[in-house]
Amino acid sequence: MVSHSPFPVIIDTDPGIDDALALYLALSSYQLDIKAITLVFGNTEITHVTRNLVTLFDVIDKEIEYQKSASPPKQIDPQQWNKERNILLNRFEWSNPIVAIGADKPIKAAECFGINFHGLDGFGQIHMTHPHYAPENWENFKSDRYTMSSRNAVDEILYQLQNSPPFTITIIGLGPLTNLALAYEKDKYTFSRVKHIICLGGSIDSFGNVTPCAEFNFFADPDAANILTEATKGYSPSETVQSKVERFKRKEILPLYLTVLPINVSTNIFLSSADFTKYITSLNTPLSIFISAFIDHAFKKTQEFCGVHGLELHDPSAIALAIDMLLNNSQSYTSEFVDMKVENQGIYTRGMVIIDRRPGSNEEPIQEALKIWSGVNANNVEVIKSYNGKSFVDNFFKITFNVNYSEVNIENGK
Ligand SMILES: [Ca+2]
Repeated sequence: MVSHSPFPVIIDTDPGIDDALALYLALSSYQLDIKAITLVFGNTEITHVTRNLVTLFDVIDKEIEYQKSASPPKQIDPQQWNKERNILLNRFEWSNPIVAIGADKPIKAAECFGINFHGLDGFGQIHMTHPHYAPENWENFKSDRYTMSSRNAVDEILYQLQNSPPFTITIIGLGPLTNLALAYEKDKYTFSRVKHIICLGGSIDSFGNVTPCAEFNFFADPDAANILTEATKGYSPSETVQSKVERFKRKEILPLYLTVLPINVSTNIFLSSADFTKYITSLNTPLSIFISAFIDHAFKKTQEFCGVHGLELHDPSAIALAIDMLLNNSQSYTSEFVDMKVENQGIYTRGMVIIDRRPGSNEEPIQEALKIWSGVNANNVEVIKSYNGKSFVDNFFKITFNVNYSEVNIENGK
């Protein structure tokens, strides 16, 4: 099934409804070896984020138990049924991550959580309506599926990078970038061992989802986003790994390879509530019942805010994109490298993405006031311009639920 070793990744996340869907996709994907899941404040406070992750893993255990004890329906060929069940039993066996708790607030900006959409508990108040989902004594809950780290997220990220060969670990950022920026600031040399950072964030040449110009992750910690974009100065997509290794041996801090998937692109990856109900809720397993319980809240909120019946799958599409990028499936997306910054001072523009597209901006400005942005020492961030949602359907429906995507009517765009 696997023609290559699974790709080692760290997922930094703030579950969160669409983070939960993204994590289920990542955990069930045989292409990824999830070394660590690091938690950050964001959709809700860090305590709720942690409870949500523990709950999410506990539901996986319940799902596996359910699948083990299930028996074939009379009308179905037992051999075929057994094959299908083994797929469902094995889907969460690819990774056994370390879990580390991280930042509970942004580096400098005023605190902001995504509770308008995700509810106070981050899961649409499921812990109020369905309190049995979180395991009892969840703070001390243990599972064979993950190990709680004694390190905080910042130190765990650095530990994982330090203890893997350089340029092998990819970090996928699904929340505010606070943990990643703090890890970079703490030890730039070790952090520059990272192969690639792929994050969901920003809105480019479009409106935001929390203010007219800002997307939530960049709004929640614009300084963190800016630290990482600044760290891309001098990055060259054509530099070979061998050359990077040579420079690294000379103790150089290498520029980061940072890819940003903005929400104006991921918004096109859309799950309709009708398809979800028809294909996933109807499975009626512990996992599908659990997801249905909190996704209903997201469907209601999306209808309230956007007037459409379904959910934009921002975080899951970042996982699917990461898999495509790791597999070099370059036909599934288009991108460009740009001099990009994130507004971290503005009153109305906090978290806004600004890209320098001026011709001739690489001239050194004569006047001091204009030196605030000169293309002479430009950032070099890769931004995704388009992404083919078929990759999402392949990965999410087939791998997470063993539902044949070709039967599912999800469109790239709505
Ligand atoms: Ca998120």
